Amino acid sequence: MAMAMEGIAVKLPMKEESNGGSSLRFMKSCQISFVVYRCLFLLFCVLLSRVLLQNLRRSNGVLFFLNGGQGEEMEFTVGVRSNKFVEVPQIIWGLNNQKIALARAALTARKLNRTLLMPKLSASLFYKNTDLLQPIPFDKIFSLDRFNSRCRGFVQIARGSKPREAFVVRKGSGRRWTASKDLAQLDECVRNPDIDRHEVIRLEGKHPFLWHDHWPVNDYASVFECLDLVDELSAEASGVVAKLRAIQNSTKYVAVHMRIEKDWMIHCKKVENRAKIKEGKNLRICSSREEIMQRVSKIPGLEKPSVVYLAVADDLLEDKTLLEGWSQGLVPYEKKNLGVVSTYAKYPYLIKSAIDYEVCLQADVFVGNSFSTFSSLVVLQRTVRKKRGNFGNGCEGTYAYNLEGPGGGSQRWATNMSDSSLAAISYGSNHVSCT
Ligand SMILES: Nc1nc2c(ncn2[C@@H]2O[C@H](COP(=O)(O)OP(=O)(O)OP(=O)(O)O)[C@@H](O)[C@H]2O)c(=O)[nH]1
Ligand SMILES: [Mg+2]
Repeated sequence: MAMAMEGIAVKLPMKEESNGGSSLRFMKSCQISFVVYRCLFLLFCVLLSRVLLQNLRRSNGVLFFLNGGQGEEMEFTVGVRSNKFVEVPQIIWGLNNQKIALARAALTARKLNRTLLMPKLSASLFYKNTDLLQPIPFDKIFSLDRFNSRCRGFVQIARGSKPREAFVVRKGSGRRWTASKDLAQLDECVRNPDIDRHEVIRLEGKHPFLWHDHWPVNDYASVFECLDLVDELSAEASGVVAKLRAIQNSTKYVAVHMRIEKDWMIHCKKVENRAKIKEGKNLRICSSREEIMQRVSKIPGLEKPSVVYLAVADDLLEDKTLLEGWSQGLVPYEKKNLGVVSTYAKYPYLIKSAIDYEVCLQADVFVGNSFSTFSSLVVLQRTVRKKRGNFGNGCEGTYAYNLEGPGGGSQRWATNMSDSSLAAISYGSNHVSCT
């Protein structure tokens, strides 16, 4: 608007001065060319910046780091098609395995230039007996509107209540089903007009957590930053955080994801033994309660006294002496002595875990296990937020207790955001660092 008005203002006096000298005419024409060039240059800049922003968003989600996560304030016209869909099987396993599966499904839909039909998550933790999985819609846990608004131009999820005609694509499994075969199958779906004309592509086979991983950590991080708990659950998490911050007016708290529950102790010993026998590797996955207490108390510079929240599944815990043996200056709290048992008791497993996740994410200091998917995703989101806020290199106040750090404390921990796959986060790693 401003540019057009400037053009008119120059044109009008042109008529008035038609009898003037040639030097005056020359000066006027220079003035016009200057304005025209300026307009063209401004137009070029606007177009260029739009293209750059869209490409950033489309390429790897780096935009979240650039615009401070306020993606909802920007309108993107380019994005996945909203009239073609991808349907995926019910998503299962632990909370963070489910989040990874959801991100993988959304990124697959993006690869096919389609919107993901809202998947069902699983509220309970049964692995084998699928009748007991208690399907729960995505939008009972995470806000669908906020997801789509934050992820606009990148990935999208649609409510898909009516049955639709679908082309079924069966994903392979086993050793012969390689990553390149998987990718070739996706490419074929995009290239083949007979497949692409279908309104829905229904992906069948093993659940999405086990699909091949074709995307860099940055893409996953962008999807995770679009996940925001629904208001009711976010208020529950804020309630727990407020209680922790109110203890003796400390305002700060340390969260320790004590992965010592029964299911974990069975799993971690199995993985440690297998790695030793098959590869001669000495993985350090299992940490006892005593080891965790030691490594937390010896973190250099940890403020004392400090309130320590123990994120743990009480009903899966065999050791009931959680609060005993903490070194002086560390004041431990779990759900019972914090007075939040009733908050958690209302909900199924998945939601309990989601509330604990939020409490760990917001903690001033977080200490977790580098082989736990729960801990690893907390650390990934803390890294993203610290980098976005320019708080150093992302590992301030974040540690792994299963790895010994300086002075017998815990190892400092930040996610390697330039990793080309999510393997270290999905399956855990001993190689955590802070670079
Ligand atoms: N399983 C379970 N977890 C709970 C409960 N209450 C809180 N949680 C928290 O959720 C964590 C486990 O979350 P999961 O969803 O099983 O973890 P995950 O995402 O599968 O990640 P892994 O640690 O690799 O198993 C626990 O360590 C607690 O911090 C509960 O009643 N049951
Ligand atoms: Mg698990």
